[in-house]
Amino acid sequence: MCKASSHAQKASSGDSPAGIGRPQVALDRDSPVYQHHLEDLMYHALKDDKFIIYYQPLYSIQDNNFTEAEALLRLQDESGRFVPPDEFIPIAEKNGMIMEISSMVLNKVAGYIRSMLSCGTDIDSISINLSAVDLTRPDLADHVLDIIRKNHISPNRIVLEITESILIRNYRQAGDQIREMSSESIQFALDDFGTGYSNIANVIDLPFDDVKIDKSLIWDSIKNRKCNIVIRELTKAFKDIHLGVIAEGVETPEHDRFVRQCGCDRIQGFRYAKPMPSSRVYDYFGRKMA
Ligand code: G
Ligand code: MN
Repeated sequence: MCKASSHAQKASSGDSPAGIGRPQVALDRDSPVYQHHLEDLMYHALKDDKFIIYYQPLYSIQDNNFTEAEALLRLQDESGRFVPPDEFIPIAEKNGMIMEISSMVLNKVAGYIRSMLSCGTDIDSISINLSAVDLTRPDLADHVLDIIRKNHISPNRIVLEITESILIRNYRQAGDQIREMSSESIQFALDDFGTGYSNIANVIDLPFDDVKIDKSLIWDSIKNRKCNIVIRELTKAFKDIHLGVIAEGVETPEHDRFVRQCGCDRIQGFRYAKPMPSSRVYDYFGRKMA
């Protein structure tokens, strides 16, 4: 059922209810007991459909509007605490569960896009974070396209985010997969740009649609003149080769001014919208900033 778009929610009230943090009882996150606990939690979350997907709307400077969102996976433990993804994703990558998790996310996101379009919501696309392990799956392109078709959306509604570290770990295989899916109109974004020491020639060589500049670089650019210059020039260079540039981590008016001066196309940051449950995202699409 379509949710009536009532008054827009305030961006600042959108973060996780239980908060993301460490368990109250100090538990060593590397201990086998804790790892086993998370494995168990993920197993049940998959089986009982308990994984939650939050969405963080992205603001388009050109359109003066929210046009996209990034899907962010959330896992709650028995006490309602949100387990940080950097704790459970590496375990899922190790035990192979990540492939099933990624399929589940893709399915839910594709269904969500379908329902938004059916309601007449003005949305361009939603992005999903892929894992290095997903890209080792030989049938990945067919699998992704199959899910997209089953949900009756066009492939360019889905953006797959690939981090620099994935490219470093397995450039050839990841590159082949990206090329194959891109030829079917699935979009690709290079995530966390500036954190993974990637070979820039490789990045240029692959059919990315967007580059997401990591939040640490946006924050450093405000404090550090050299970083400021490099990010300005890099943004200009990316735009010259027709890549879209997304600024992550925009929290303050200073960040905002900087990324607009740089010519970034879109903004992902708490100043505009925090990650929020799917029921609240409807209010953001088509909404102008004051
Ligand atoms: O690695 P990736 O870029 O996919 O991660 C996105 C993460 O960045 C999400 O967990 C999201 O909550 C976080 N994020 C997005 N915008 C901001 C921001 O403005 N400030 C901070 N601190 N985190 C942000
Ligand atoms: Mn991402």
